[in-house]
Amino acid sequence: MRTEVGIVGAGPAGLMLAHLLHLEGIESVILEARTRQYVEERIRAGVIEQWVRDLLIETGVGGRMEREGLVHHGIELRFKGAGHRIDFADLAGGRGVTVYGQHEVVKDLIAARLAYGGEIVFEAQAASLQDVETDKPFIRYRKDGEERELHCDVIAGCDGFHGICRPAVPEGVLSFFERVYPFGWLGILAKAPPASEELIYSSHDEGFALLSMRSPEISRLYIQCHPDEDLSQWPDERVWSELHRRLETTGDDWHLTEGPVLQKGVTAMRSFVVEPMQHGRLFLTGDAAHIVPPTGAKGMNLAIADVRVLSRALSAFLRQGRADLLESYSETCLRRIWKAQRFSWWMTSMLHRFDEHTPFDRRRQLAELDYVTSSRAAATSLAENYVGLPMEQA
Ligand code: FAS
Ligand code: PHB
Repeated sequence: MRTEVGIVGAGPAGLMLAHLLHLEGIESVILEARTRQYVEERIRAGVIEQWVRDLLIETGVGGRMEREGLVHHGIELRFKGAGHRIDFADLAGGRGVTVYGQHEVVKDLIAARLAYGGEIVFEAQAASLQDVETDKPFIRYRKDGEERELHCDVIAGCDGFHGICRPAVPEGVLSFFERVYPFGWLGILAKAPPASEELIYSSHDEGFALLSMRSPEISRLYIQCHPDEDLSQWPDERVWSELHRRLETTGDDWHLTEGPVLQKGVTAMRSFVVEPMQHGRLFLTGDAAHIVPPTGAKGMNLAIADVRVLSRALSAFLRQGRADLLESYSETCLRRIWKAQRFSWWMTSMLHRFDEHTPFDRRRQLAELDYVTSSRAAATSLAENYVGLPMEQA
């Protein structure tokens, strides 16, 4: 098989890249290891930055998100038993975020691609990348028990943190930057009306907790836990009890609403960046190149930012013969990535309990939260990062 751009992975990065390339008249094929049902049911991110919302709508794949997504113009930070709202509408020039599950974005992008006859080969496991240092690279993959090849001009590695594309870059070319956090998030999806209209991030002496949602009927809730937490030790009752303890305020009658738990899982937390994000005709995007702790709600948004840059660069290269944007792909993406890493690290460090923290450290954390919720300058910084820095600022 032959195409212009061979894409490994049908997550947000691969699917959005294929869509943006299609709008530029550039042909691509996506190879996805899993089934369509698996990728459409994989529960992950939940918050979409303003510019990503605008891009999905402008490019014709945001209709259902407009109808079903929940637009939010603020979040609440809770500490010392009290809540403090960060007002995006006031502090971020009217920009907000949209709460709409990543799996819903994936469904919309797959439906759009199949509707215009774009190719997604499901259950196609990419096995190796060949000749990426030439102008005729190709991907070896397995489908229906057969070894096959996808020949292309360019390969986009959109295969996530555990994919094969990043490891395909020869030893010694890449630099790795990583911080592994000493905790994870135990997350539940529950058939329970969210007890708050907006997200609540809570810093409690027992640990962090987050109240999010997927719809007026479905809550998405997280508590900080050990990174290798044994889920069998966390029956629903224990999860709800910890959520009540860490989220509930004192002095008012606000209470969490419980309901049947539909899904439960533990997500480890790390900050990770690889530099550069390209080698020869291979370009890494999204989680294949970087991971952020989910506290800043940046993961999926960063993946979309990478492919926005890459699609423009590929169009200039494949249609006008200009290589400059492609040569500066990594540098352009890394400016935004490192700012998102800083913000995600800052939110994580401010809100989570660290075993090695002394009483001094806990007081310092509470002072930081007090400053962020009482200083317009500090709250503005949080707000403009949370809703998403403008793409041109990179
Ligand atoms: P993805 O991992 O989404 O997609 C990669 C795709 O490549 C997958 O479909 C995979 O099957 C496929 N693939 C891998 N190897 C392949 C091969 N050899 N051949 C073919 N296909 C292959 N972010 C947030 O902002 N908030 C959150 O709450 C949040 N929660 C998360 C929970 C979990 C468990 C994980 C893992 C991540 C979470 N993230 C969250 C981050 C997540 O949203 C990512 O940022 C986002 O999925 C990145 O998208 P992609 O780069 O497309 O990678
Ligand atoms: C989610 O709804 O899954 C979510 C929201 C905000 C975060 C992380 C996850 O920071």
